[in-house]
Amino acid sequence: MSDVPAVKAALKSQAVETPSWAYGNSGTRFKVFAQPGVPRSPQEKLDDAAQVHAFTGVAPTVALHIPWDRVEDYGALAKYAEERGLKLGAINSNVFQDDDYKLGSVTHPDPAVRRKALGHLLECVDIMDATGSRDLKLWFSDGTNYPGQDDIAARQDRLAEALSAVYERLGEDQRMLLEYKFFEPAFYTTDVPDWGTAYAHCLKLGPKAQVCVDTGHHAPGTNIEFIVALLLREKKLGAFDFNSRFYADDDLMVGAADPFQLFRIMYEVVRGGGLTSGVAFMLDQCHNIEPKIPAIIRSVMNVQEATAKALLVDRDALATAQREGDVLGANAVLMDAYNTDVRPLLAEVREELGIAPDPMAAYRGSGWAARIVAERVGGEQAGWGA
Ligand code: PSV
Ligand code: MN
Repeated sequence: MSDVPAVKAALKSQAVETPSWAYGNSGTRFKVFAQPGVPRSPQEKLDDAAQVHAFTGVAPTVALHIPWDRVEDYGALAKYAEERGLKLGAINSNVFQDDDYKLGSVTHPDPAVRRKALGHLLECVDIMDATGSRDLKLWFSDGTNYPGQDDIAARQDRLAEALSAVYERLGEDQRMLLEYKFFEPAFYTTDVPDWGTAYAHCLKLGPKAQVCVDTGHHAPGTNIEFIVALLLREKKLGAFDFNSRFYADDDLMVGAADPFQLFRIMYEVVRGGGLTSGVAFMLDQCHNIEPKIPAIIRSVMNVQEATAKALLVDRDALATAQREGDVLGANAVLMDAYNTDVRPLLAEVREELGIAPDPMAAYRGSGWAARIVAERVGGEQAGWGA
């Protein structure tokens, strides 16, 4: 697409969902460095998310993680979000931080533990009913550490049973997103290690079950854009958890480690109709050493820049070069788009949306960072509890 008004319209309608946990304290297993001004409640996380939306114009929803964002009244939390121009997004389940889950959650050998885990997943659907969220995101840390520890195939049966119970509970307009990750915390087998396993379960379940691609959850060298192209073709790409990695599941800012990979992924999204087919563009990141709100603003901008470049690919020229077997010509078409400086275009898009052209500078000048440091004194800062 090189029709500039159409490119701009597509950029204005793309929404990036920010994760509540990225606003809280986080770290590695070695140390969590607390930062001043960090939210102490889900409401304060929403206050920060509203700043990200105000300065980017394209981050109108916030994903919750349960129990990290547990509140008494989820309807009231949704109203709190709405009053700040936001909506609550995906509900992320958490069946990985309870002692009972040492040997697994929905795939645990003990049926009592499996029942407890399923109860949590169903509770998450109740929360979706109250918040009006469309998506339930499922990530399981389940797996084994040693050969022989458990029956690999039986664990798949238990997984299928739980997924199907959750699927049956979903409302008409609700979806479940099954996320995969090749290792960690399990080191020998993981029960949902790759897109193929997630796809196989989602295919059996039906159209409301789709795959979530967390960009940090692949072995080094994996061609993620191929997975994206294939899942889109099969109508099974439900969402992204965007982040970037140098080594393993680093959860760094999306587009920071490898902006070219992000462009290649976004090109396949554009090519496969994923910008308009309901794919959720979520961030799943942790800002351990950098200030959180500007890091999230920067991440949203990185997604926008990759999307803009993908939209600028001259699809006709590419198709011609591909048809003619012009290997270098086809590659040049992609590289021309990738090497375009799209920052002036995005500045125009923002001005047309009525916001400042440079979100980072506008946030810096807003005084919000100093205000939260001064006001958020006392209480317990939010953190991901690891
Ligand atoms: C697991 O590594 C994961 O990517 C899942 O999406 C979790 O919900 C999230 O990280 C927690 O940060
Ligand atoms: Mn994730």
